[in-house]
Amino acid sequence: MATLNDASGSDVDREVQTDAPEFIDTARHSPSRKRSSSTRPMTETGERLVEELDAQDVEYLFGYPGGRVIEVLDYIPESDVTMVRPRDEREASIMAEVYGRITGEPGVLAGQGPWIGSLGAIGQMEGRLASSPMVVITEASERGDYSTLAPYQQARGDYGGLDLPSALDAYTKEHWFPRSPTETIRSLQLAFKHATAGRSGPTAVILDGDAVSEEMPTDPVPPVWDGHDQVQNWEARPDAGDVGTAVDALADADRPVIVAGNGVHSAGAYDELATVAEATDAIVTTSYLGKSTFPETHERAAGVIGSFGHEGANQVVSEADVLLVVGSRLNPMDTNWQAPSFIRPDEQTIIHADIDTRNAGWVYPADVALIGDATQSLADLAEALPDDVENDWALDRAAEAKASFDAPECESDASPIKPQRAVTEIEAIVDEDTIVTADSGNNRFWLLNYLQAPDTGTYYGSGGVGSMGWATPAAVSAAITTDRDVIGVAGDGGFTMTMTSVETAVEHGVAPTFVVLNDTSLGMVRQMQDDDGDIAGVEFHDTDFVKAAEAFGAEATRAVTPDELADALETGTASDVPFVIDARIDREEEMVETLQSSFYEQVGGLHE
Ligand SMILES: Cc1ncc(C[n+]2csc(CCOP(=O)(O)OP(=O)(O)O)c2C)c(N)n1
Ligand SMILES: [Mg+2]
Repeated sequence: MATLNDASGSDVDREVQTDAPEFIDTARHSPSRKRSSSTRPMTETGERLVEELDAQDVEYLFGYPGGRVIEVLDYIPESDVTMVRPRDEREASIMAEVYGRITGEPGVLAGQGPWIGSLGAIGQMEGRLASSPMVVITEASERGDYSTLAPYQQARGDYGGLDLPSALDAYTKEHWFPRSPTETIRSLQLAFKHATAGRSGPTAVILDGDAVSEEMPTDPVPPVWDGHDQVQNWEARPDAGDVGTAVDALADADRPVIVAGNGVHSAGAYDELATVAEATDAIVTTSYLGKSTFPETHERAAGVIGSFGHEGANQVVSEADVLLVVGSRLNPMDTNWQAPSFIRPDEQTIIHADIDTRNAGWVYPADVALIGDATQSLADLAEALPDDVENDWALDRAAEAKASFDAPECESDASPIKPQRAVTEIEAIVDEDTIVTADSGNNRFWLLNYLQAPDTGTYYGSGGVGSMGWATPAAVSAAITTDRDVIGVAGDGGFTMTMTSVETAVEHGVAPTFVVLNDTSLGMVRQMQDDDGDIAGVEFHDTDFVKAAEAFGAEATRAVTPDELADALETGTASDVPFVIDARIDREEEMVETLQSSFYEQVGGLHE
């Protein structure tokens, strides 16, 4: 076996030591070398692992070669799995996270330990906090009997090395560090199971030593079960008594309001949400991550709650007598930092539906909790609700609240383009078939406020941990893995971080449109200054995104007027290669002053 365990004797390793490029010493495991060896037992666990990916119907593997993961990639070409290899592990991790978020099936991320634990952390963090199922296949770059001597790149956690298990502990729901081939395959199956068990999130398997290089035993005890049998989950369903209590409150409500969160996306409970909204004659608001769990053009929709959400939605929630919160933790950004006049548990009845009993009633004491999958909880409510529930409040009030989706600047013809107007132009080309991905910074708040999501599953944002640089690889992932039209919107700061993923779109023959809302600065931080120059590091050199995009094989243009932007969007969405629009926006338009919720003042101003 060609590990460093027998480095002194084997021809294979002697060849490696002379040939392997210094910067990827892991090339000792390269397929050609392995195949040149007369026996290749070390490949068998890798082969079995890829068979398991096929058995789990994995469509895509997002990753980057390195270390023991090469032993897995060796078998990918013969499998049904398509490899997506962007330009670094951060992009791969975001692409896997977005696949998980959109499909509800684990997005698979694979790569060498030190980089998956660092560059690849961003997608895992977002997945953990935005409940996106992911399976991470990584490795510890172990070096056999040299492992306790602090070898280069090692990440087993021994003295002198990096501690990858501790890093993964911070990002994942669960992770495994198997010690035998049997454990490796069982761990992979369990990683798939636990990624979607209860609240979804990332899980990881760390490949190591003999556990990936030795042959799989044919009849292990304890056994490795059939992948389909092992990877099953059952949906939790709320208690019937609690459903009854919730139904009584909703049936008697004068001003019922639903707050739909990311749990509705996660469960795909869109139809059930709409059914309950009708059956309770309620207004539907969403959290930020819950945007597009309900069409924002719907007569019952009032928009997004929270500090930079819609004033209309916030007011509606404060006016409710009964609140049904579904799949939202109600974090401080959602709750206007608990402004006293916003959600009031002493005066309002709160029904909190969540898959995780720890989340229900966490932030505000609830009157009743429905613990279960959002689909089940909403379906049980719909079934138990009487037919004649109505009030004379919801439809008129929702129509009024929708005014917050608009502002006079949305019509402005000024150049550079008002960010509100830029969003109006983007909205004009977004339909039910489009997926919009939103980055971090001012750009996402402009988009949140003025883009009315026309249908469910049309808007996804970086909002779990909220990393910049998310929207572009997110758009590429959505374009590769769905047949929808995709628009990625980012600030110039966030776009630059991961613009190399535009090239991945070119490589895969997909054509998302990327809009850079360009204010040549870290706008959100720059606008925190009292005077120019107060905060270091907020201004950017004027990057030529057109040239950069063209270098990757995309098409691109700059837009400095609303008309140019409209034309560019039309050209971009019609193009059969990726299209980057460098939209020059008015950097003086103050996001916080324009969009801040009025409830925010009660809690002493800016918290972020
Ligand atoms: C990776 C990362 N680094 C830093 C931050 C902190 N941060 C949040 S918004 C922002 C400014 C974003 O600038 P840009 O992408 O140009 O968007 P704009 O605010 O100008 O629309 C920064 C630095 C972050 N969220 N993510
Ligand atoms: Mg900017």
